[in-house]
Amino acid sequence: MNGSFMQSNVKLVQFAVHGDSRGSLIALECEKEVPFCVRRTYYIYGTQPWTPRGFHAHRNLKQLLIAVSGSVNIHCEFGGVKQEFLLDSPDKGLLIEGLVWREMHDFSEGAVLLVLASEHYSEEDYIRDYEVFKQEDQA
Ligand code: T46
Repeated sequence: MNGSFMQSNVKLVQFAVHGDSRGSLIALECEKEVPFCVRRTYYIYGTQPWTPRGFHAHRNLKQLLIAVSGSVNIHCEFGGVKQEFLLDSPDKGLLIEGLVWREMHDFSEGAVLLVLASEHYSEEDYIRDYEVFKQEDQA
């Protein structure tokens, strides 16, 4: 994995699983497994494998993405580097902070993508124009 992704803006994290004969449980606590205070949660489902989503960056938002069911490929771009992260297990999360272009591709059948976010919804925080993102990414 590229060093710049690991050091700052995008990081793949592994969660501890509490499992026994009844099944598995994962606990996420603010400022522990989730390195910010969660102000918003949303989930994406009913997706199509051939219909990607995202195609934007955020200026300030921090998010933790978890495929709680199925799988999805997250394409990220930051600092001129592109990287793909496969989320295919509920015990894996992708932490995205700062200026990162993100796209969600290849949703599996029945995929559910849970997102924990550091801020309330604000359209002003989005950069939806790739050229604007490139300019700010290179600044
Ligand atoms: C992100 C990726 C991973 C709301 O009203 N509140 C919300 O909290 C969100 C996230 C969305 N919306 C509305 C705005 C749009 O009318 O829901 C609609 C779909 O949102 P959007 O097209 O931005 O969804 P995605 O899947 O392209 O992107 C989302 C998040 O918006 C984004 O922050 O990082 O998931």
